[in-house]
Amino acid sequence: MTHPRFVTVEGIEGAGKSTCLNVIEECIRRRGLELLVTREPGGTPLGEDLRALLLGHRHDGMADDTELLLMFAARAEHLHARIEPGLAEGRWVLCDRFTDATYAYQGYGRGVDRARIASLETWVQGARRPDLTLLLDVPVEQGLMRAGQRSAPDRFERQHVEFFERVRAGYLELAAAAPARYRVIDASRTIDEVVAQITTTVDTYLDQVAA
Ligand code: Z5A
Repeated sequence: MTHPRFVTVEGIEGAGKSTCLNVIEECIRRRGLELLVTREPGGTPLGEDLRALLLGHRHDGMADDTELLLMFAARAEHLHARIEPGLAEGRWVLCDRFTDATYAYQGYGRGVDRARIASLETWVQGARRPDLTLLLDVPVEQGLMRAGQRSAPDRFERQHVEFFERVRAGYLELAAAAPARYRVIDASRTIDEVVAQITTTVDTYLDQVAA
């Protein structure tokens, strides 16, 4: 039997992660595989409390290092309480954002030294890394326009266009550096076209790992 894989989805605001997660979930379940769907920051009661602190406006202006450490605190709990047990029990794990988001937002976006992120990554995760990462790539203005049609902006959504340009460029750099793990999806297309790209990508991956 195929051993369970850890799949993550990444992208800037308004890239369309919600649709993407549903499509991936359907592809995996169609194969009769057990699946745990979760998100970061969050995924556990403690992680969701930390998410509220990170995204809310009560602590506007928190230090970059505080933000970084809270992201990894939520991640440590998530790995301990859900991701590792899920994988150990034979479930695939599908996670809305993971450590690539830390590199993209805290590293490329805020300018936190990437060596610092890498040392926390090793400390908190040991050897655990995603097996497959789908990056939904969309031009910043298009993504922000889509995201702007939603509710009031959170602490990240309030950032300027230049911040998201750095985040997007960072994601593309991360993807180029790890082509075996990443699949870049052109998320600027219509929803139907994006769904088709994701379905083909995930089905191909599932065929590969089943072979
Ligand atoms: N963050 C961080 O800084 N460091 C970390 O380590 C981690 C996270 C883990 C919360 O994440 C924040 O945490 C995030 C990064 C930071 N920054 N922000 N903001 P989140 O994942 O919860 O937040 P989000 O980026 O706002 O994601 P979202 O709302 O779940 O999804 P989305 O990708 O932005 O978009 P969507 O809701 O799926 O779609 C947006 C709209 O566009 C919606 O109306 C869709 O119907 C529409 N849409 C989607 N696709 C299309 C296409 N193809 N055409 C037209 N319209 C479309």
